[in-house]
Amino acid sequence: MPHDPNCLFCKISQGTIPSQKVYEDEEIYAFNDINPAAPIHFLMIPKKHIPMLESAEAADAPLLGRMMELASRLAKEQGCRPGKEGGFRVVVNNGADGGQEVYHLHLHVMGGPRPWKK
Ligand code: DGP
Repeated sequence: MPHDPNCLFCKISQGTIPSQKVYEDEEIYAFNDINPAAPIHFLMIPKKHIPMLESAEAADAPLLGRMMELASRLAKEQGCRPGKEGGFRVVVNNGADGGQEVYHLHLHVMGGPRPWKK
């Protein structure tokens, strides 16, 4: 599993920096955002160090697909209400113009009753 020893989110998924874990398997780690923009706000990362969405390769497509499918399941487990009346938001920031601050690919999963900050 390729990690970057200088990457904050690699350190989080490896457990060398603590986090509030939401989920973990051999490829994916999910944890609560330190600065939540919604009542429910967690981040999902591949354990593999992929810096940005645009650095993902065709071979990463199954992993990215699995993250999207899992996002729905975890959102509900974390308390997002199902269906049209409830729901959640999934966001990927890519690069400076996309608002990306941490250069390890992550999905923001946000939900809970509105209003939220974002
Ligand atoms: P982005 O702007 O998409 O790169 O979002 C980075 C997010 O990461 C931001 O919402 C705050 C969160 N974050 C930054 N540092 C830490 C940390 O040390 N722990 C946790 N849990 N979240 C962090």
